[in-house]
Amino acid sequence: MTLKLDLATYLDDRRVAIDHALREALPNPETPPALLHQAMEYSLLAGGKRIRPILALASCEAVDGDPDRILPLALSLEFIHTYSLIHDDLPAMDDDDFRRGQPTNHRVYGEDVAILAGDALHALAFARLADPVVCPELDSASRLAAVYELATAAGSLGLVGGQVMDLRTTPPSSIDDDRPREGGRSIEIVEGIHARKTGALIRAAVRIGAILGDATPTQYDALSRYGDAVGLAFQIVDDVLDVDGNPNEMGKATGKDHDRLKWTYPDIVGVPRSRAIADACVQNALDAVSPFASRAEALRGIARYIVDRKI
Ligand code: GRG
Repeated sequence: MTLKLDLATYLDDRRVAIDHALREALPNPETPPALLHQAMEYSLLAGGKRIRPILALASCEAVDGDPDRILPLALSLEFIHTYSLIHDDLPAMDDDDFRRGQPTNHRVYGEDVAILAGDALHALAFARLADPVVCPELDSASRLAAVYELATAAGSLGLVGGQVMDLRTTPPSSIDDDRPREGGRSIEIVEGIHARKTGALIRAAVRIGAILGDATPTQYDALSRYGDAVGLAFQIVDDVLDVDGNPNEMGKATGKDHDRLKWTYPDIVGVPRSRAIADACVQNALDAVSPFASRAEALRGIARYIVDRKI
């Protein structure tokens, strides 16, 4: 069996286990308010690579922790990710009609319920990490550290900050738009957006897996370097796929960044150089986890998968 096939099986097994656990973790869709719970379930169970919880499990494995044990807590990463996608698709943000090949949450449930479904998933992420009934054997110091990582990654220095920069760094799309704007066009600005909008949650995933697996401070630092490197690679590849990806495979339109005048890696340095930078990030990620020897095999495979992926 080749390494690629092993990785495909690994990712598939993890994804199936995560999908199953996500279904169990949600309130029953008939629980009042049923409309809200159905909207939450609609986006949460609409597919997706589940790469953030998978990274947490692989990171836990690298420090000799038990990934199956922490899986119920790793779901919190997918709750935050799904909330961010629902909000990102709203008319006030990227105004998208399709996500993962299906109509976006607000197209089905309306903007009001979509906003609230995102809010409820956001809250559920933290309730999950703090719930003493979920993984009761885990000590509260580790839980608290995981809450801190997730909250920091989700806030103004992470996801939300990156989203503001993403929305307001590019030029206004109409002369009537005189809302205040951020920064200017440079590779540093784009890297700053990517580090917050995408990198922060990916790094948090790796760190949370390390914390829940009882990592030493040295292991935590090495895994943080891995997380930073794969986070940047992930978003550069996302930018590139928006230029040369297959919309049918991806379940969404391509060319949107260009149409929205967004500043991306391909826009500033071109596709070949963007791919080369993503490859260099993967090399940095591989270097960061070399001390973990065979225990980091999954993390190595995931780093390569992130640049080779087609969706
Ligand atoms: C609304 C606070 C807030 C943040 C939105 C998630 C996001 C920030 C924007 C979505 C657009 C985008 C390109 C974000 C970068 C992160 C990213 C690549 C998301 C897509 O993640 P995947 O590929 O999606 O893991 P799946 O569908 O596999 O879960």
